[in-house]
Amino acid sequence: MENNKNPKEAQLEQFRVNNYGKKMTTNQGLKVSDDENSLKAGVRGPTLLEDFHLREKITHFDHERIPERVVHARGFAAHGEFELLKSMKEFTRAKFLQDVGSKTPLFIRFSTVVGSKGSADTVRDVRGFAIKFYTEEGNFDLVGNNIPIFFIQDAIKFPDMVHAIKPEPHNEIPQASSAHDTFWDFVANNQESAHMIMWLMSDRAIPRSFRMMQGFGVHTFRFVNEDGKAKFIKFHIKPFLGVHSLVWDEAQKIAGKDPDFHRRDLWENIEHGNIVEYGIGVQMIDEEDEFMFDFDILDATKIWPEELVPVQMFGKITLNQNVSNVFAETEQVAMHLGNIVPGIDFTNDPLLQGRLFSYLDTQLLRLGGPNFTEIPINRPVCPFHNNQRDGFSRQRIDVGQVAYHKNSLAGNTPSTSSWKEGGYVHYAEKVEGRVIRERSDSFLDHFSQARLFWNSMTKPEKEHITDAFIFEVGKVNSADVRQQVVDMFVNVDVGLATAIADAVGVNRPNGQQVNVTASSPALSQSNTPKYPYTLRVGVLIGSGFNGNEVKAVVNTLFQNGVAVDIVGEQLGSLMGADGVKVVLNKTFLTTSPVLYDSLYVVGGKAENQAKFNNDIEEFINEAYRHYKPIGVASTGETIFNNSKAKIGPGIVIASNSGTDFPNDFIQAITEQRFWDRTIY
Ligand code: HDD
Repeated sequence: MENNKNPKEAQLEQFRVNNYGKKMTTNQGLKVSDDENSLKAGVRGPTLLEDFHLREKITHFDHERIPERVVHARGFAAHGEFELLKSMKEFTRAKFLQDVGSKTPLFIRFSTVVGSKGSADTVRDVRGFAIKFYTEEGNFDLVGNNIPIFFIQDAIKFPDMVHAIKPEPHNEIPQASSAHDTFWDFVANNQESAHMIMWLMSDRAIPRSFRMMQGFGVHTFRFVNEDGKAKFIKFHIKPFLGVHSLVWDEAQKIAGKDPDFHRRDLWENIEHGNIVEYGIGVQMIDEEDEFMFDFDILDATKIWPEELVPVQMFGKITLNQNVSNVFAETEQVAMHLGNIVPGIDFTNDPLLQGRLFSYLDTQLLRLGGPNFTEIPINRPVCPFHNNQRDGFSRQRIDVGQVAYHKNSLAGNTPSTSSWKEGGYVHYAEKVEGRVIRERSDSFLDHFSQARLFWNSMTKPEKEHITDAFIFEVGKVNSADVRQQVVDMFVNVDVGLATAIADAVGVNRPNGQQVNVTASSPALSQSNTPKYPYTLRVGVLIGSGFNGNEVKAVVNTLFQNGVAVDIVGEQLGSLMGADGVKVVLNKTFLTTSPVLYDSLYVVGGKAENQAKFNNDIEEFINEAYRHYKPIGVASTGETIFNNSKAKIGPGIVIASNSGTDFPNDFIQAITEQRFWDRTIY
């Protein structure tokens, strides 16, 4: 292993092949003399079966595709590492959680759930947040989401839920969207989904960036320490940049303008060496306290409010390397929450238990047999030995005569390990009960936490949720289903259900909301950290600008880690009034206001002044309606005044701010959205 490479990186390096500058060969290593023409009898004659090169090339091509994931098909991944900042030795014997400063390589795959592989990044959906930790004791996979709960309580309902949310089977419409009849019919008839729907309708489901999402293990797991003492735990991942979202109109437009918006954002930030960081921690509940709460801790539709059970942060996740080949790594990675290490264990959460079956099963199909653990991205960094043999595409060559246990011919090796020797021993939980197909009564309260979530939202967050419901339910053709949804969500909030009813043309609900007045401030995004770092500003510019003014602003943006696009009529360079030159990297045609967190309106001169002014006005109008900060240079004021934007929150005008402008503008960029703005 080279010194500067982590063990996983060193392992992957052995499999990387660079074809640049090499001679072309067949897969058998035979040098190819002509790759343009198939072998024929005469230049215009029939192609010959003898042409092994043609057959090999086309056969390989014919077999290039594998089934996409049945859910989470659209994903994007990166390499990184985990660093332990606080030892968890007291609670778990997991080796990678013992020594402060120890580092563990990891691979993370973000995804949407519903859309197929080629769908857009910014759709309204849950985001998958799956991490493979390559620990010295084997792979530990944390296969979570960016929402802390789930649609259903029991895995047996997963196929139903997915069939309902996927495109409808008779016409395969709509793509990557929950806004259709079958999904809302499922919701209204499976009311355990209520809490999850509140999250799905919230801004959490339209993240600004993978770098600005929380991650959750969702289920209740266990930590088990060296002495075999266990605690219930939930994993939490918190982004260094805070949790930020798009607005719905913007998200839909980005889906057209740049369907790769999230992957591009992650890719570019890693390529530029920007910090992509998250903290990781756990909530812990003592075994004795299992029944202390007014929710069941085994129910995956419930959170443990952070105010009741604080998150104890123990480490840092840094993403620092893009994949070399998306198919080899991102597509072939096989995440499975059954990949576990000593010191971490499962619970009787019935959703979790069903998942333990599903992942391996689906991977056998998707990756073509049981040897996918040998694919480089899936290999553990520690050695692995057992008596499993053969199967399609077996890579390793297990030598020797013996492939069974117990044996004497190989000294009874490979041998098992006790708990003390690092063997995985399942937690010896005492269980008793009758064989039964039934839901526990403690799982039946579907609305209290849905209302807790609602209570925890700020006014703009509530408005966004209401609008999202109105959008989604408004797309449901069946008036009966629309009515059922309204009648269901009155349990969460009468005002919400009434607003939906009015907007989607059904009767106002009769029922009452559940009597929950508590809120959990940790659930609102308004309390999240805010930084200008890596946000993107579009500088809208023509010639004749004030060079010193623009230079000072752009320098301040750079100093604060803000990314800048210089946007104008055409690519090339432009000259300011004082001879300062700028190079444009985007035009009004090749980019869009929805792709920026903020605009800096410089204005200036252009060949077609009317069109130029109009293009900028359109950018301003759109950014303004999306509540974004806008900075206006001295040369941009006329255009700004002609736009529909109004001076007010988040509008920073150079002639008002004077020399403070760069810093005032940075402050506005940091704030990101100005919800108290009046929209025309
Ligand atoms: Fe799942 C993929 C997360 C419930 C069955 N799931 C998958 C991925 C994530 C999750 C992030 C993509 C992994 C990757 O990037 O490769 N799934 C969750 C969470 C759940 C959940 C957080 C609830 C807490 N899933 C769930 C249930 C079942 C499945 C209840 C089945 C009973 N999930 C699958 C699957 C997938 C999958 C069919 C599709 C592709 C794959 O596994 O490898 O097995």
